[in-house]
Amino acid sequence: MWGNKVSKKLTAAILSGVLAISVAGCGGAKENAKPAGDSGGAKIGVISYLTGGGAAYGKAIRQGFELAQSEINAAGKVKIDLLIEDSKGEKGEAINAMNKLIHKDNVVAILGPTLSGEMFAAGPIANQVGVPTMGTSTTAEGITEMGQFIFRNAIPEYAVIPQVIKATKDKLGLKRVALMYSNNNDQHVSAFKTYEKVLKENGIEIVTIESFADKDTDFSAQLTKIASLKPDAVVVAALYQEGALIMKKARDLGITVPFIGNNGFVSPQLITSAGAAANGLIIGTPWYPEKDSEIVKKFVAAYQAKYNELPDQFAAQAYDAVYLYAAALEKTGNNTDRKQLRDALANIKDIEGVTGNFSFDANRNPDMEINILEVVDGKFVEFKR
Ligand code: 1QQ
Repeated sequence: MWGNKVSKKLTAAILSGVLAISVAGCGGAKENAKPAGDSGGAKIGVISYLTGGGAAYGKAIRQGFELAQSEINAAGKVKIDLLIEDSKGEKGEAINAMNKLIHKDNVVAILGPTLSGEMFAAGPIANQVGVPTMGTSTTAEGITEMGQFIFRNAIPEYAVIPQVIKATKDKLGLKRVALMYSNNNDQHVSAFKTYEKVLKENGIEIVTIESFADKDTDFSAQLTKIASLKPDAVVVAALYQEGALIMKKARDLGITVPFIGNNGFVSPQLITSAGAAANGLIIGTPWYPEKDSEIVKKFVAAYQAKYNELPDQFAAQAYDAVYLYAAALEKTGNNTDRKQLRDALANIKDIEGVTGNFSFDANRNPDMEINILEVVDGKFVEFKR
């Protein structure tokens, strides 16, 4: 009896083993013929900052892309395959990735790269060949001016910064601020210029301008000077790696006033790295997870279920961007001709995304609203002081 059971179990195990091997065999052969995740759909290349100091941006972006892709492919009206390359936050890597995706993989469109500097380096390649390319996080001035094939759904900082400065001036009565920026990062040089102009327009005095470089870790000289000048706020253009170190050091030196951060600060990684020092940070963003909207609630729930964490702005913009391509593909009737896709994309108006109601303006920049948020008790909440 007992022996019989064993042999039955054994036979079943062998059989299921055989089945498993043959299924794996089929899958394997298929996998060899096509890239992983290939659904036979439109091939869209992704260039993202996936490893290195700023990898939290790229991780969120990739997760946003992949969630949207799986939903779109499951719905079945259009099919999208993502071919993902890591740019490591480096211009040279972004150029290599762009060349590979276009010339070797023959993608129909591109999502990314992550940083404005990477886009300035790699975007002209795509534009010249005529491959629609959409930045989902690139906020410097001049991105879409690279050409007719370059788009972005990230709100440029020249649109965000005036609103943030106006709101902080009104609510905090700002009169004198210190300004800091990374001078070897295209995006932060651009944001710095916008800050300078907008602060002047608002009659706010800039008591000092302090610069640093990406990957710097010691900000004591700049912040000691700023502490002695007692500004009403510190305005900074930086990625979260440097931004978090700056905020920590500032609080250590007794600078308790609010910080106003640009797009690099809109990452939960800033709060994770800076801890309590991040409280009092004010930013502008189209993304607000607590928004009373069905589409936002659905996205937050699906993202949490898939990745076991809350989506941030970078994930939300990435998610919306894939849906914009899907909408363009629907318009072309799944025709992946790059020029047709570009034209369909350029004509997108009033699409409801998780970052709000979306339209491209005449220059392929987003036309949408922002929220102003502040870090309170370690969380981005509505700026309400
Ligand atoms: C840019 C940015 C960065 C903060 C993206 C991560 O806004 O480079 O344009």
